[in-house]
Amino acid sequence: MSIAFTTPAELLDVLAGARRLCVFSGAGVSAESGIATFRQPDTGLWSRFDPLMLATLEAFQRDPALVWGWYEWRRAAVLRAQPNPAHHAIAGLAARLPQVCVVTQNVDDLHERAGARDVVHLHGSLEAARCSRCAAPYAHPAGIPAVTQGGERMPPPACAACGGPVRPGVVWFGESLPMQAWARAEALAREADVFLCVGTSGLVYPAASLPQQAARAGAAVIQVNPDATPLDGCARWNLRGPAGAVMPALLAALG
Ligand code: BJW
Ligand code: ZN
Repeated sequence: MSIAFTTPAELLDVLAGARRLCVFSGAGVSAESGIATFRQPDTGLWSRFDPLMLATLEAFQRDPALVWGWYEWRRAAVLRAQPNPAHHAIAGLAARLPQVCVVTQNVDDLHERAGARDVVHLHGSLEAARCSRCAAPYAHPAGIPAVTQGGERMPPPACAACGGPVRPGVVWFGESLPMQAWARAEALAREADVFLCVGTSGLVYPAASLPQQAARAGAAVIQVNPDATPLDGCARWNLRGPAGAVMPALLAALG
């Protein structure tokens, strides 16, 4: 069923009665904070940058300064950004429902800055850099990095413990997801009675298997996205619209 902006009574009943809600978020949730998504034509990062040159371990080994500079440019954008009404509405659901968890593919911290307390990061975090050799954590200096555009090179810092190059704390293509985060996400999907997908293209695996896992285990899957995605088929409701409008409307409808 596809609808725009009005919340059908049955959806509202199902949401209001949720004992375990799992919100599964993607880049579309942060789009209205000015953070670029990946795959949208024209505006998505992959329309301007080649993921094979930037988002793989091989790319980092080949040209660490290009990759480090690119992620510092993106970290600067996140540090300047603010959570938008979608992040605030998602955080606000926790005050209305007994158990709300957020499983995010996003590497920003905008859910947390909006007040969400239980957030699982499947693809790591821009703030969780670590040594590429010995995995020692690296604390970024305070302040906004001075990288003004993607493509600007910046050599990665050297690890204080072993001197190895520090790498961004994100999950690149071909890398495994953090084991604990993935195990928790699968458990949350299986146990959820309502599974709410917001702003993801549903193209990147294994994360994109979560809505199907939830649906198979009996959850009502709701999707919020202005566009059609491969997840449409497993969603009981497809709410076509920007998360910054639809999520506050859902929260308001809960009363
Ligand atoms: C709005 C909106 C608004 C806009 N409101 N909505 C099975 C089949 C095929 C391939 C594979 C498979 N299993 C594994 C793979 C390989 C690969 C993969 O999935 N490739 C596919 C792309 C084909 N997966 C992996 O490599 C994963 N690892 C793995 O499987 O390990 C096991 C293994 C080990 C060794 C060898 C082989 C396997 C790791 C995946 C890591 C993904 N990393 C990235 C980059 C993170 C770092 C960084 O930020 O740079 O994660 S890629 C990128 O995509 C990022 C995102 O988290 C992820 C998902 O993207 P998302 O969030 O859905 O964004 P978009 O842009 O795609 O969509 C935005 C959506 O928002 C759109 O739908 C818009 O309409 C919508 N939108 N405005 C609401 N206002
Ligand atoms: Zn080290």
